[in-house]
Amino acid sequence: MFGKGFRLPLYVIATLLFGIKTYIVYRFLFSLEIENSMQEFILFINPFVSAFLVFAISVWIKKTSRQVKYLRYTALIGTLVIYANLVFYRSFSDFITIPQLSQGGNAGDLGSSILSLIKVYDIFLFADVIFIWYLGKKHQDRVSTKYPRSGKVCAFALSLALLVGNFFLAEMERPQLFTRAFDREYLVKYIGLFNYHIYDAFLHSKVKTQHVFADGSELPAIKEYVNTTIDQKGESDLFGVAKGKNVIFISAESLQTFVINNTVNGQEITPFLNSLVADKDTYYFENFYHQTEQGKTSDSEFLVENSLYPLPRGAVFYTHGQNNYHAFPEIIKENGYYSAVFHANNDSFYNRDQMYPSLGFDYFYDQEAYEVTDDNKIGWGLKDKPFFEQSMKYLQSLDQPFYAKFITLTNHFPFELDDQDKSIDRYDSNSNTLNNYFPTVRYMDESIEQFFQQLKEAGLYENSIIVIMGDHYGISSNHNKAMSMYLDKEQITPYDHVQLQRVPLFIHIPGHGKGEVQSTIAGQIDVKPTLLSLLGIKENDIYFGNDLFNEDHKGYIALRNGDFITKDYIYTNETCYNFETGEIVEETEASACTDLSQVIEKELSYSDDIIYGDLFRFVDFKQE
Ligand code: GP9
Ligand code: MN
Repeated sequence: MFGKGFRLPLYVIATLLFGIKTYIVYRFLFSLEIENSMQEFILFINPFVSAFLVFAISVWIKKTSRQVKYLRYTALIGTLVIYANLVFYRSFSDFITIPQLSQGGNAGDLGSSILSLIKVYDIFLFADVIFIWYLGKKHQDRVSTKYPRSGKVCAFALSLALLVGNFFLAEMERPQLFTRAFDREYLVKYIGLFNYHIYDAFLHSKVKTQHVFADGSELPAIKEYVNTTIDQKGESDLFGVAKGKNVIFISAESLQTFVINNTVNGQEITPFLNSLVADKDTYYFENFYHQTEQGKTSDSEFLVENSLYPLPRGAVFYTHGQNNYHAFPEIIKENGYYSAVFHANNDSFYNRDQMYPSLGFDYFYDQEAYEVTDDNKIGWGLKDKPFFEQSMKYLQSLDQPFYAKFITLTNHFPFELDDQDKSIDRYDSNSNTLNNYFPTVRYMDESIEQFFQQLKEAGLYENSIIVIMGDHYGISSNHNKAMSMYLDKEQITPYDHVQLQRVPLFIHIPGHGKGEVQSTIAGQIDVKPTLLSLLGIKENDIYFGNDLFNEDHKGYIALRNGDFITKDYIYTNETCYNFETGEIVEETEASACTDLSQVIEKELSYSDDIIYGDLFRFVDFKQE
């Protein structure tokens, strides 16, 4: 193969091999949406551009043995970066960000989840590295040489020209690519994984400096916005209906709305939750959306406690755990409430041990509070049934009124469940994730039913309101094929994708008798103002949600990526869809969407400003 005349430099070989490999990963292992041939072209060239940029640096290294060493190690590191992203992507359909890296500790706790994300054929990702390694060792004299000055300058000029060309095409195809930092998929698609990581590092340092330079001068504009756009006039009819009652909040892991009142293999998936939908003591919100990003469960907690948006990158619990907040537990404490969280996981997971005190929680019953044995755990830890069971003694010991938040765990990816705990059969499709999802959802449903019973037996039920909310999606878009089969649709369109971001919200008020199904467009951002109103608490606050029972309503829900939902439209992928039919709306009508999308960008960035600048340190909510 390598005859005498063979003189292809190793950095060129490495570029070609690494480029092809990266392209294959982009094209077949990440599910990046490709809409036209230009995007296809950019996706094809960017792996080679990035690879050339890095490998061509080797020509400046004088000693050939060092050149080879440089190429070997950069190829290895590059491959590890791709691989880490791939494993991450399989779980989150997203790319790693720097704040996410500092959450690395969480990865260890994933245990079996991680194993199910690694595939045997992944080994092929390292084939080029091994080949480069081999060539460098056996044929060093043929693949490396001392380059003349003109050759070096040429390689450098070429790599820059390629990079500029790539950026130019990217910006042409996707204007404002660099300002919409949460569009990680776009960044990777257009400038490649490596340039994306460099850009992410730049963003990270920008965020760090923002805190230092914030002085509160941003606040008047934010307050003005909240007063005019968010604030509601008057009180809802339900104001104070739960005054002085305990609030029991159940964060239902990965529970999505599509399972409610639905069946699998002819069997009901969530009989207990379905009975609540029909219950006169329950308000059930059928158009309620999760608004989380990379921080998943912790993002949903953040939304609920603060009515602020989580961040576009990383988990705000991690990145801004020491900030000043004006959260729900802190506010209700002034009205005599004691607050506790129940969750059978390590207290440091998601930095909860630091974040909960910042939010004003009084106590966290973490893993240590529970008896976890080989028999009562699965996947991430203690199963939901023993979790609720074992929590009862603590709950009964709390001073009343209390706010108790329960975070379930069993219905978590990869949705493992012991046979004896399965009441319904798996689904049958090409996605094990979706197949396994249904029995674990049912298990969670049963555990909540059992918990209601225990609350009644303990005499806590009558004097409490019980809120049940899905924290975020459980089935990512990686499983769209199976999902479309289950939902009996030809395909999952971008519109369907947004509708799949619905998670259930139940507000159960024992003895109330006026509950009904609500179709208001609602989201996790609304939970705090709604609960405060039910408890009859009025407070000066800065927030972005609404009391869902108040007729005066801002009328839209923003997802964290800038997509939004109103009663008329769903806006996603820069396209406006009819809310009811899912059809793309005419261009003339679509301007309503584009106008609102600007308001939403502003709202999200105001919320981000508050967090990045830790702006609540400049606000005295008592004096306002
Ligand atoms: C971890 C649990 C699950 O304690 O809340 O987190 P998730 O992976 O769903 O964000
Ligand atoms: Mn979760």
